[in-house]
Amino acid sequence: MKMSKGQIGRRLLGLAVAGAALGACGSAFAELGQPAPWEYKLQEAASPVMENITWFHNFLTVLITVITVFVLALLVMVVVKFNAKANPVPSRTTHNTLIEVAWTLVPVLILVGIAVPSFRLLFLELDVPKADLTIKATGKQWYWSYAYPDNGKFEFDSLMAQDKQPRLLGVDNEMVVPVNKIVRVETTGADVIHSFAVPAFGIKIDAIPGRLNETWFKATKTGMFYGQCSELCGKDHAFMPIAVRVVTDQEFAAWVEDAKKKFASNPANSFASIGAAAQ
Ligand SMILES: [Cu+2]
Repeated sequence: MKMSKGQIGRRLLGLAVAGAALGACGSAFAELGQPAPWEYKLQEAASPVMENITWFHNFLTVLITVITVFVLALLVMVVVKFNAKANPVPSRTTHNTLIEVAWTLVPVLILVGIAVPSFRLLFLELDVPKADLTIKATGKQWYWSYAYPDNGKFEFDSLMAQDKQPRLLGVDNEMVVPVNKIVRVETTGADVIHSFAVPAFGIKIDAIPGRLNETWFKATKTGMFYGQCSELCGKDHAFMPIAVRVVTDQEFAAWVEDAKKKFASNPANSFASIGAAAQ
């Protein structure tokens, strides 16, 4: 089938419009703090780290697209212009200093352009700022326990609740944090390696028995945020969700008072009973 230049142009325009529509839909499908049907983009950011990750992801997507289209265009040009039929007497050119320097230097510059924001992001993730609140998240087979050592030293278990929405993400006792406060999360595993991950905050860190890992987030929006254990940890790996409720300072203070009473006398929540709880 032969297409005129106009036809090709119209098709390309159609593709571009379809792409733009898809992009617009992606944000329509997005739901704060949890996955949504037909979502193909990153979850909406609710922390400075995740905003950075999203920016870096978009930056790389554009860069990759430009490079791919450029290489494809070169290939198409070679196929069309320099095949045996179109170009029966090929030139014998072997070297071109300018092009050789360019195709060595340009990739180096591109890599440096990627490395700079990449390292900046890595340091942002790894450098835990002075925390307003520390929470210790312990991965257990197959649920999470959250300890609040700064706020009255209570600890509680957070188990998936069958009757709660969203399905497979709702829990009985959510982890609660104040909005716009720096929360340091210390993770460890009680039995096997788990991984504490909340996409909207841009955090994912292993919870390893005998080790204390740390990460941090600053939730910039109130609401519910969900994550899942992200390390294959046994038969109920898929059923130990992470639910974080972000509230205002006043609500957080009220919740701490309640939680202190609610969980203080619960021996099942002490670290000594881990073995018993797992049975
Ligand atoms: Cu796990």
